[in-house]
Amino acid sequence: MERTLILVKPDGVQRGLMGEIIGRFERRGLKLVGMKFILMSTELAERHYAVHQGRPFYNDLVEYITSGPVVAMAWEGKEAITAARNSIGATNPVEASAGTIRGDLGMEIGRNLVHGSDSAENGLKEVSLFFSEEELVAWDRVTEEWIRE
Ligand code: D4T
Repeated sequence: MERTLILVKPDGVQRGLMGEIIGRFERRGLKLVGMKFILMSTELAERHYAVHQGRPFYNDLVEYITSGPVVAMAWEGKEAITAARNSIGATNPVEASAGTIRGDLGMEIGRNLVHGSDSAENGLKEVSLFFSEEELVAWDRVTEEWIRE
């Protein structure tokens, strides 16, 4: 079972797109197991984006993600990483396919609305950076058999 950390970034919150973005994952069939509305500290942002440290866009990235509240979510499911990444679309919204979150709602790489973990390993790591195990909810979804064979 994979877990992915999804963030509705500050532009998504400010533009009133939280429900729209959360709804995409919900309708897709991923299962929500954790959710919080937070203002990320610089320290958390630096840990989250540690792989990008030293890259030219790093400072702007940290500034952007800490510039306003985000919705942090943990979604679970078989192949959750691939499903979520495909629903999110390419990093640069102008290149993202229509039908994806970024392709439908975004115009700029530095305002790309949403984050999703890029591997199963990073999914587990990122979820544990934002959530303690006690904050994650184990629950049975009554529609499960209509979503999974
Ligand atoms: P995230 O991590 O936000 O889900 O985005 P991606 O997984 O699609 O893209 P990424 O990790 O390569 O980049 C992280 C973050 O940095 C911004 N960025 C990236 C940027 O502003 N300029 C750039 O040239 C790149 C490569 C956008 C997303």
